[in-house]
Amino acid sequence: MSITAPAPTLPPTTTCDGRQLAARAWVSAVADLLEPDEIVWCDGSADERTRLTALMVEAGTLLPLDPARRPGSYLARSDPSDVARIESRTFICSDDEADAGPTNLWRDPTSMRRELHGVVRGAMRGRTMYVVPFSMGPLGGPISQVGIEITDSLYVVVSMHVMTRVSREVLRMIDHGASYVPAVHTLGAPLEPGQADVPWPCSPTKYIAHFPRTREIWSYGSGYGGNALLGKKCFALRIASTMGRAEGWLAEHMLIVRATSPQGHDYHLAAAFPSACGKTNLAMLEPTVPGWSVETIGDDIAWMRPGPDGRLRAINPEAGFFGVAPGTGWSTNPTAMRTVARDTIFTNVALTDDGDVWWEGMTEEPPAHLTDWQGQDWTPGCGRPAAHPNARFTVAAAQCPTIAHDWEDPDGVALDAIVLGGRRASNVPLVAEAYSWQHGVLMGATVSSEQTAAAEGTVGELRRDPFAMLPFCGMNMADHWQHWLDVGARLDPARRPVIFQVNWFRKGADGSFLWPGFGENSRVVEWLLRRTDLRSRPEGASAERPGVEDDVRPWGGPVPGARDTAVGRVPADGSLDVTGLDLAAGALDELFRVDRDAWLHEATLTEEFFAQFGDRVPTALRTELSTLRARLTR
Ligand code: SAT
Ligand code: MN
Repeated sequence: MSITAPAPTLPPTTTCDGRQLAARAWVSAVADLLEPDEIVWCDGSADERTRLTALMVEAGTLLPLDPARRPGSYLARSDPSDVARIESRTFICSDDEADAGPTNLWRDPTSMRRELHGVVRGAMRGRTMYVVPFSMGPLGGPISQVGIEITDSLYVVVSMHVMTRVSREVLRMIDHGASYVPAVHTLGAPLEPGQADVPWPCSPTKYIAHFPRTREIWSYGSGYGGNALLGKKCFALRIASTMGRAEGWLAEHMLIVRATSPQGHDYHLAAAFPSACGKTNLAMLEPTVPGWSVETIGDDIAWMRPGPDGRLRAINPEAGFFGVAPGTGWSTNPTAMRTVARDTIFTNVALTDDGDVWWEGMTEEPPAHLTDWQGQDWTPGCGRPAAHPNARFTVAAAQCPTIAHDWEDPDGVALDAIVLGGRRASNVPLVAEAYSWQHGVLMGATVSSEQTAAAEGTVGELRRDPFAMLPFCGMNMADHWQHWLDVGARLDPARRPVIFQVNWFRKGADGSFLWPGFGENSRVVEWLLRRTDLRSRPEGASAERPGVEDDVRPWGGPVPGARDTAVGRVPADGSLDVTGLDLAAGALDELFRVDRDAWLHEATLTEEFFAQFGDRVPTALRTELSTLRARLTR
C-alpha cells in the first residue's frame, strides 16, 4: 500500500477550529514558503518612510526631483512591461464558480492554492520581506477594516504609507481579536547570491488572486498600482465587496464629495464613473454656480453602511490618491496640480531637464526637451508620448487643498445623493432622477459607455460597466445588484439617498458635445442636490412657480422642478440654471430628449446583457425593466 502525500498548498489562514491565525503565525508560515533573507515589520512612521525612500534612491528605483521645484518628490520608472492592472491575470477564487459570475475570471480555490504554492515558493530569496499592517479607513472606526500586506517591494511599502494608514496599532488590534485581510505580494524576482538587482524587478508571469472565503489576496509578478498596492482595488473593492455583502454594507468604486449651498447647507454625494469620465475632476470640482463650494472626501472608493439613523453613511477607506497624471493640467484640474506640488511619487511620467515632471495635458505647450518615461530623449513631435498614458501620481489626500476638514471622521458622512455616470454619446440624458431606489439600481446595473460616436437615434457598441465595478466586483455582478436592493431596503425610505444618472458626454447631430462639462457640471450637481430636499418636504407643500416644485424650502433654497420622462425625472423647463452658458441652439432640449425607439432598443440590449446572469438577476430589476418598457410605450 502506498501513501500519497497531499499536494503542497498555500499556508492556511485559520486554525483547525476556524479562528484566524495570529498575525505572527501567519507571517512566519508565509516566510517559510517565500524564503526571504530577512523580515522587517513596518510601523508606518516618517522615519521608516525616509529610510526606505533612501534605499530606493540608492537602488535607482526612485529618482529625486529638484527639491526647489518639487520638494520631497520622486520619479519611478517601471519596467515597460509592468504599467497597468492586468485583468487577464486577475482571478476570483470563490468556492462556487457561479459566485464569481460571468464577468470575472474564476479559478477553483483548491487548485489555485496548489498552483500558487509552486509559483511563489522561494520567490523572495535574496530579498527582504516587509510586513505592512494597515487600516483601510480611520484606525478602529466603525466602517474601517484592517489588513496585513506582506511584500518584497520597497515601492509598495512606501506607496502603502501614502495610500493607507500603516500602523503597529493594527497588530495590537489583531492580537485583540480584530479580523484582518491577509494579503501577500511578491515581485516574483528572487535574487541569486551575487546577482545584481534592477530598478524595477518583476516577473513576466503574473497572478492577482482573490479568495473571498478566507479574504486572502495573493499577488505575484507585478509591482504596479492595483496589482501590488493590495489595499486598493484588491482589498477595498474586490474582497470588501464580498465582506460587505455578508455584513450588510457596500464597497463601491465611488468618489465622495461635500457640496455646500449658498444657504450654508451641506450635502454629500457619492458618484461612480467608468474610467475616462472625469471622476477625479468631479472629486475636486470647482463650482461655477455662485455661492456653492465643494470639498473632497474621496476620489476613488467609498465604503457605505446603513447608520443607526437609517441613513447611508460613507467613508473613503483610502488615505491617498493614486491618480492618472496625463490629462491633469492647470486648466482642467488646478486642485490636483496643487495637490501634487510636493511630497509626491510620480510613476512613468516624463522628466524635465531642470529636474521636474511633465506629462501630456499638464501644459498646452510641451517643453522643448524631456526624458520620457522609459528614460529616452524626447522632443515634441517625435511621435511617442512623453509620459505613459497610465502614468500616476501617489500623494496623501491630506495635501489636497479642497480636502474636507473632517474627511477622516470615522463615522463618515450621511449621503444625500448617489450619482451614476457613464459616457454616452446618445440616449442618456444629462441628468435623470430615479423614480425609486429599485429604479436607481437598474440605472447602476446598466451603466455603459459607447466606444464610437453614435449617429442620431442609434446606439453604438456599448461597453457595460455596472456601477463602474466591472473589474472590481469580487462576486457575481448580479448578486451585487441584489445586495444594493437589500441595503436600500434597510434604509429609511424618507432619508436614504436619492439615485441619479448623469451623462456629461451626449453629442448633437453634428457630433459635438452638447454640454460644456468640467466646472459647469456643478449646475447639474446643484439641481440634483436640491432635488434631494424633497425628501424632507413638509406635508402638503405644493408647487407654486414654474420649475419650482416646492416653495417651502427646508434649507432656504428652492427645490427645482422636474418633468417625468420614461427614463426618469429630468429638470423642468427653467429649473436647471444655465444662465451665462453659451449652449448651442436646441442643446438643452436635445440633452433631455428621450427617443422612444432608441430606448426600446436600449431595453432590448439590457435584456441581452442580463441574459448572461440568468436567474441571478434580481426579480426587482426585471420588473423595473418591464416598467421602463411600459412607460416608453404608454
Ligand atoms: O492601478 S489601479 O488599479 O490602482 C488604478 C486603476 O487602474 O484604476
Ligand atoms: Mn478607480
